[in-house]
Amino acid sequence: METTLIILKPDAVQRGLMGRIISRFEEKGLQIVGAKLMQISKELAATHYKDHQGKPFYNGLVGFMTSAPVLVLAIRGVGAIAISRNMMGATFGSKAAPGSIRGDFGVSNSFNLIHGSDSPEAAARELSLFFKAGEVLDFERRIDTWVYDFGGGKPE
Ligand code: D4T
Repeated sequence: METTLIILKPDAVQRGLMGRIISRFEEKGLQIVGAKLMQISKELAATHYKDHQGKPFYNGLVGFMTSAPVLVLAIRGVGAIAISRNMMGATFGSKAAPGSIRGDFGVSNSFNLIHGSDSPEAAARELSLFFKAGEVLDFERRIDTWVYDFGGGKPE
């Protein structure tokens, strides 16, 4: 099982899209194992987006991410990182395919609704930035025996 960090960005919160976006992850079969409504500080945004420092869009990105509250989620499942990235769609709302979250809910390139970790290393780093020890929970979902095929002994 992988756990990934998802951020519903200020535009998703302000536009009242949190529930619809969370529903997509739940309907897919992924498990929500952490959730926190928070306002990101400039320092946290700078740490989170350190790889983008110096790029032309960096200041706008940090300003946007710190402008209003976000909903931070920890989402778990087999292959959760790649599955979530596919569900999010391409970075720019103007290019994201219909059926994806960015493709269905937005047109803007910078106000692109959602962030998701792009690798296991990024997920581990980002989860530890946004969640303290004990805030990401381990709990059994009875329905997992129908979400996954356990016939081979592990979830498929
Ligand atoms: P995040 O990191 O928010 O999940 O988005 P992506 O992984 O899909 O895209 P990214 O890291 O390349 O970009 C981070 C963030 O910056 C905004 N952005 C990006 C922007 O405003 N202008 C740009 O030219 C680029 C490349 C959008 C997402």
